[in-house]
Amino acid sequence: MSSKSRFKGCLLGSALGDAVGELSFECRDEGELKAKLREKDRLRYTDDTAMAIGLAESLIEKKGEIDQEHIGETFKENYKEEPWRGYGQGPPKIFKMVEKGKRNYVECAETLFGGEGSKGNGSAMRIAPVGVFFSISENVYEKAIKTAEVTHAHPLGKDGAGVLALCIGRASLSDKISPEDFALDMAERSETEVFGKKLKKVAELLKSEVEREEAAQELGSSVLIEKSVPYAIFSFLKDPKSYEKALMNAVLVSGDSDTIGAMTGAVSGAYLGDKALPEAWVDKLENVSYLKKLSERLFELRKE
Ligand code: F2R
Ligand code: MG
Ligand code: MG
Repeated sequence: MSSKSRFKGCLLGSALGDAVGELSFECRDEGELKAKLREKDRLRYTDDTAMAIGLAESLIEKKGEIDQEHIGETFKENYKEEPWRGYGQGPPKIFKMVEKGKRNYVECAETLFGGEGSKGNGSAMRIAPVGVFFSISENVYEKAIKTAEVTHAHPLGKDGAGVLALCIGRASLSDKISPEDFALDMAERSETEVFGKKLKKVAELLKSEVEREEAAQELGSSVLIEKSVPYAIFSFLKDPKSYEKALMNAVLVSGDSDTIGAMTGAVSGAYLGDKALPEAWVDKLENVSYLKKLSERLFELRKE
């Protein structure tokens, strides 16, 4: 599998996971969702992909450097163009504070939620370009944390982004993975007790071969980062050889489906490459040519 295909698989896989997850709302089963997918002419993504695009654009403009102010400004400008993408409450608050001109992005993010910072899953939902671009570097985790800090100051908001970037990086470099070992390794690499425990639980659930509903109950599938990243990792590891099956695990449980779809799609796409994504769905994905262009430019930039 070529690295180029994995870059494309990761970015398109995440956007498609977001769009399919958004569509899955109120679908009771796979048949109903697939029928809906056939009916639709366009698959529309949400804030998850809008912000992943912002991260990719900033990385490209800054030639692979993480510049927190530039990332924040790129997020803000993209938000102003498309405020209707379904953003969480935190990022627009930060954009407003920065516009008033008093502080920088990281400082504004530190004031949210009574000063503890956001532990929403927004820092991880957008991490696809960072995970795949820095996959070969030793410090993919630290790079992800720097991007998280622009909007998510809570320790869990940072750790969740770091862990998911590590998963994407590892998946994009692997030809064969052992699901339980993968989860246990991520547990070791996480820097909070909460994520350490949750990722060990992922390994246990995989070993006991539970159904997805039970896993989602145990791990959580909500807008909070520690209740979505672990289930996204489980969704991938339950069916690592099939993008479609992994995505169905992600989006057919109730909860934050667009976001868990985006996260699962990023890891699965990075592992299997773009050819593993269902062609009929990719053809309907909104803005797909631009997403392909971004993945190609990131791939070229990493070779430089
Ligand atoms: N938020 C949505 N969808 C519902 C809103 C739709 C929208 N109004 C519309 O229809 O147009 N989706 C998107 O939000 C999630 C990502 O959120 P993000 O970027 O992390 O935002 P935020 O506000 O920082 O965190 C989200 C919520 O998490 C809870 N939370 C965060 N930190 C907390 C803390 N320290 N203590 C307690 N709760 C905390 C809050 O409820 C936040 O609102 C994705 O699902 C994306 O798709
Ligand atoms: Mg969303
Ligand atoms: Mg969401």
